[in-house]
Amino acid sequence: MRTQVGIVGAGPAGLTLARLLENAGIETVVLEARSRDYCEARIRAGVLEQGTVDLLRDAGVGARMDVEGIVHHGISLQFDGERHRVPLSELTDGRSIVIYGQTEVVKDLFAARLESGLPLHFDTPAAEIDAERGIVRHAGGELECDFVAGCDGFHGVSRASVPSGVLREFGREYPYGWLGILADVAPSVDELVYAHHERGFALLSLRSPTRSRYYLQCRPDEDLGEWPHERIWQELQTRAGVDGWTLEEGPILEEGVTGMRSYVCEPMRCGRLFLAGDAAHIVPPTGAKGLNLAIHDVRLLAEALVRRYESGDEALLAAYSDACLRRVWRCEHFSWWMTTMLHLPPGGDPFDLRLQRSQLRYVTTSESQARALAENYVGLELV
Ligand code: RFL
Ligand code: PHB
Repeated sequence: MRTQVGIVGAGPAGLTLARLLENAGIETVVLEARSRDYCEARIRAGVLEQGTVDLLRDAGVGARMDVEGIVHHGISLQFDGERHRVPLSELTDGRSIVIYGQTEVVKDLFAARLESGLPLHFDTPAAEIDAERGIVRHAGGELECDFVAGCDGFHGVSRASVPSGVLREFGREYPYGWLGILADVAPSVDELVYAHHERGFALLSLRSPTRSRYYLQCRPDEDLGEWPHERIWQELQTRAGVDGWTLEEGPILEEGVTGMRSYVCEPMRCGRLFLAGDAAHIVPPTGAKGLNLAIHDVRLLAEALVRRYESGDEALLAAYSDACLRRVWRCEHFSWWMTTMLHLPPGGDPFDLRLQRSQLRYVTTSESQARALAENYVGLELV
């Protein structure tokens, strides 16, 4: 098999790239390790920056998002039992975020790809990539490409196929995890609430007018068996509780634990292989940046590939890694900052707790601090 751009991984990065290249008349083949059902059942991110929303809409895959996505103009930070609203739109010239699950984004992109009749091979894991020659090896044979987009997430083979010594890696693991639930109950809040609490962080989010998505800080290796549903609700009530407000409980449809890390590799390219999304960088979820960064990477990669096929000019491809990394590092910092400000440090160190509360108070009382948070959260083009 031969194609212009081989895309490894059908997550948001790979599928969006495939769509952007399709719209520009560039030939692609997408290889995905898992089944369609598996990918469509995976619950991940929920917050889309306006830039992400605009890109999906412009790419012709935003119709359902425009109907079902819920626009939010603020979030709240909670500490010492009080909620403080950060008016995102007021602080960023009207920018907002949209609540629309990553699962839905992926479903929309699958549907568009299949409707176009273009190659998308499920249950086809790439085994190895020859970055110099542009060859993707898989159980069914070889895919020869002008360029390969490594969009196979943090545990994929793309980054692992880069010869040692080429990439420089940076990272941090956090002693925290998130226990996340999806519940069949109307959200008890109109906007997201990030709650600092001496028993640990909690996040109140949502997926739709009838589906709530809630998270509790836990150990990265937390055993879900120790969390009967009653305990999960009790802990959410305690950590997210404020006077005069109650959290509506309901059937839990899905639950899971995820660890947290920060990671970046530089450069995001080796020969004909270009890394994008989680394959190149990971952020802890507290800043809601992972999906948005993945989309930003492939926007730049698509522009660079279009330029290359239109005029033979490889300048944008040469600049791809540096251009991505500027935004990646801004998001790495923001995500690290939100994470360390909101999570209970190991042992609940009282010094750290007081620093966190002081920082939260500052962020919610000083307009310049609140604006800095808002600009980062909505994904203003800062860098
Ligand atoms: P993905 O989504 O991991 O997709 C990679 C795809 O590659 C496939 N694959 C392979 N395919 C072929 N051959 C191989 N050898 C392969 N190995 C793997 C995989 O099956 C998969 O289909 O990466 P991508 O596209 O870069 O997208 C990144 C995002 O998924 C990720 O950053 C976000 O989910 C992170 N994230 C959030 N991001 C946000 O922007 N806002 C949020 O609110 C947000 N919340 C979250 C999150 C991630 C979370 N978890 C589960 C880590 C909340 C959570 C709990
Ligand atoms: C989510 O709804 O899954 C979500 C929202 C905000 C975050 C992380 C996850 O920071």
